[in-house]
Amino acid sequence: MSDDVEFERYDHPAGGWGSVKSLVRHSTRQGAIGTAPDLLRYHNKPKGYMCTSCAWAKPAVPHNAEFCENGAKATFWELTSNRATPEFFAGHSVSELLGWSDFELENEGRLTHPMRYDRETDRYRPVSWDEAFRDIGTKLKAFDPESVVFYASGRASLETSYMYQLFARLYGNNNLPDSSNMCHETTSVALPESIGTPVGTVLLEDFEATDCIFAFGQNVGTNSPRLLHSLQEARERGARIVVFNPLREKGWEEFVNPQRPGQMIAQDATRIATQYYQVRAGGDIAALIGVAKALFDWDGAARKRGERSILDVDFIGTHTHGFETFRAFAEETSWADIEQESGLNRASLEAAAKTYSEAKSVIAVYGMGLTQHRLGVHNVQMLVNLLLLRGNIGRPGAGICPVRGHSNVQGQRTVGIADKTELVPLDRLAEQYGFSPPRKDGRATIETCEGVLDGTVRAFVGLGGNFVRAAPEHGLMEPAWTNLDLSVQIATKLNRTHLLAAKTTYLLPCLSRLEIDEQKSGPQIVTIEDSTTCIHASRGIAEPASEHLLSEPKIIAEIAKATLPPNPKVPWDAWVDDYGLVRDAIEETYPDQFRNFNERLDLPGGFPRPVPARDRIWETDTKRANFKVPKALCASFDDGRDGDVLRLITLRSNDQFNTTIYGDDDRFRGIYGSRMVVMMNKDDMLRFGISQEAEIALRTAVEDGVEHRVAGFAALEYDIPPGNCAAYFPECNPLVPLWQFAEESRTPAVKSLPVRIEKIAPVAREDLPAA
Ligand SMILES: Nc1nc2c(c(=O)[nH]1)N[C@H]1C(S)=C(S)[C@@H](COP(=O)(O)OP(=O)(O)OC[C@H]3O[C@@H](n4cnc5c(=O)[nH]c(N)nc54)[C@H](O)[C@@H]3O)O[C@H]1N2
Ligand SMILES: Nc1nc2c(c(=O)[nH]1)N[C@H]1C(S)=C(S)[C@@H](COP(=O)(O)OP(=O)(O)OC[C@H]3O[C@@H](n4cnc5c(=O)[nH]c(N)nc54)[C@H](O)[C@@H]3O)O[C@H]1N2
Ligand SMILES: [Mo]
Repeated sequence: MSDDVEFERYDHPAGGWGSVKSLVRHSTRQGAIGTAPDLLRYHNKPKGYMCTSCAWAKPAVPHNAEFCENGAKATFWELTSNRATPEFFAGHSVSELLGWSDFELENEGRLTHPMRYDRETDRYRPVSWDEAFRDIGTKLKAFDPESVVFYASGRASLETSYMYQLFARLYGNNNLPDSSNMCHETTSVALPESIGTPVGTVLLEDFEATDCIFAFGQNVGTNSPRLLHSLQEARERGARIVVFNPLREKGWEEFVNPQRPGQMIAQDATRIATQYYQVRAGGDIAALIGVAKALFDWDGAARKRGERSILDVDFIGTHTHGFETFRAFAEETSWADIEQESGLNRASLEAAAKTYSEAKSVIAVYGMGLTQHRLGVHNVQMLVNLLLLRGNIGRPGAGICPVRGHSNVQGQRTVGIADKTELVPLDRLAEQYGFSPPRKDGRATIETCEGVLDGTVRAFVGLGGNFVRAAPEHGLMEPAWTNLDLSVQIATKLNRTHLLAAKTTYLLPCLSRLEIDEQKSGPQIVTIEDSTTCIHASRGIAEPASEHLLSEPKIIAEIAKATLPPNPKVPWDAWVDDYGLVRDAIEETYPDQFRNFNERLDLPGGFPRPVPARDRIWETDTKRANFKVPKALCASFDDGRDGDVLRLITLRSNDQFNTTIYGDDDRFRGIYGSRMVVMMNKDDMLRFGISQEAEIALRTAVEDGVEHRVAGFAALEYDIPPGNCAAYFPECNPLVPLWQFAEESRTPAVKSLPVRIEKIAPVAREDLPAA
């Protein structure tokens, strides 16, 4: 391992020729050249398909090529000519495949046939769809509904998701965990308390009107690259961009737009961040309190001089609640504590506050760097507090902008994939379908893991995803998984979760939404919701990877029919024949959100769902926007008292989509050839006596009776604040204790895991970094 890694400074901007080269490499490797580049013309375009990578907004007037390097990679990956056929499975036992890497498994290509695990031969063998559905239905009927869970990764369409949640509820539970539980659940808890809506308030057009963007804990160049277009345009108008991130992420530093030939030839990158603060992992509450404290100081001074307040006093008076309590908290917090917890000095935070106070309209962008912490909910609420101080919510050019993950993760929640019953219009579903929906809250991701570990979960149905690999407590989860009675995996590609065989295990291959989905009424359209609540139609345009694939709606309908007693009010077959009828049903359940759904499918830029906070209507307990006071300054489980403990950030490389690994490079971070690296601060390396590329292991600094350790990593000197280190997800998931989640949202706290470093290979003194 350590021999393979190469580290070199990446001195180029995000985008640019590097992206183009990377693309060509990926399309040829996947054998997709010929088809894919041609198809990319339809990428994120009206009458085309919606990208399967990130959830970023799609503009009404698309760019010539409305795709990014990573969206194109995702497309090539899906349209690969590689196939994981029955012959492939005949040639490899499941035990053997368990030794393969995430990359190697998915690289076998698209699944082609429904398969069932055969214990005797330790192999997956083909099974007919009829037999699979019959057996799954018979088995599901026999379980206590409480013991079955229905997981959804965030890719499936609104139509599929609606059918899926209805199936779970007709079956008898609200056990609908989803990837959101590991992701922006924190947002879904924080924002309703603060501003009365679970989603962001910003539309793409707000980026055209803003003069300042504050960005926290999000890696734009890799995870939502098309947002760079808006950032570039904002910068060219003179907008200021203030970034808080422990790592200096390339995308926030500079960007060359591959769509601008002039810029490509001259390589004159647009500088993105105008101010960059390398906050400690888990230090954002402190940083934001510092910014607010500076504003309060200046405001007090201005008022004393008889000048206008720098805060939006009218907005605060008319629209908010809890302002005085928040101000008192910020004023009482000492600069010493703020500096200590944030790792930033007062002058830096004042400089950020200055920029904030001078801006007319501020957008706050954030990602996993805020949500995946013990006090993630407080992180998000502090960011909202900052916006409220100058009325930066509910007007053009301003607002809160969580950058969502999977391409339809937000939409799945909109149409009922939720374990919390308060989020679902159960009475309406009851009336529409003539049944009594279960009223007890179901299992989310953490409770699903608990249930797998304690044996109360007996069966798992997965609509996409790689649950065991993505979830916490990997070391215990893998063996426990094999005690399940039933595992049904609806998927496009083979992954590790599929190889953890339950007593009965099915692998059901489905169409990707890039593919033509031909049903009785003709080729079908599906819909998705982007990060800015806009709904888009998506039309498959590629030939299916195999003639044996079924669509996700069809698979769900057939499992439902095989499991549930017939109900004339639930027309499964008619829905499969024509997805437009599913959209009618969605509209009936959610009339305010999906008015004239079928008529509005092709609105350029999608149609936005109504978000009351956009109009300054606050659906909170106080009917106002609430200033919240944080529980503590430190968002991490690590209290910072033990100097040997580092805060480990687990994150994504530029060559992956979650557990889908496209390759071993992380170009923007200058890391090549291996994912088994730990990015470390030079002083920490020196302090621990660890040389560049020395072999190390990581152990979580908790005593809970579980072994949380991963080995085989190389140490890499990196520009990261002391006391912090970073490594890739999912390789680090054995380190995540199940109980280390965000307090209110139960999102695994994977952005500041307290870890200790173990030296494995002997260290040559002369290889230590220079002091
Ligand atoms: N190409 C590609 N696109 C993707 C994905 C992918 O894997 N690949 N995944 C999709 C999904 S599901 C999601 S959720 C999103 C994830 O997109 P991001 O939200 O960007 O998630 P991460 O890659 O985990 O990176 C988190 C960022 O937060 C920073 N950070 C870590 N801890 C802290 C902290 O305490 N404070 C601050 N201020 N910053 C911190 C890290 O340095 C890193 O830049 O992307 C989506 N898009
Ligand atoms: N340590 C750590 N853990 C994390 C995170 C982290 O930052 N650090 N991030 C968390 C986050 S934000 C998320 S969202 C989760 C992600 O968790 P998941 O959503 O469960 O994982 P993915 O890797 O996105 O799932 C990939 C698999 O989905 C299947 N798939 C792909 N496309 C389709 C499709 O169209 N239909 C169907 N049916 N299947 C499809 C393929 O078989 C593929 O192997 O991981 C979380 N885990
Ligand atoms: Mo995510």
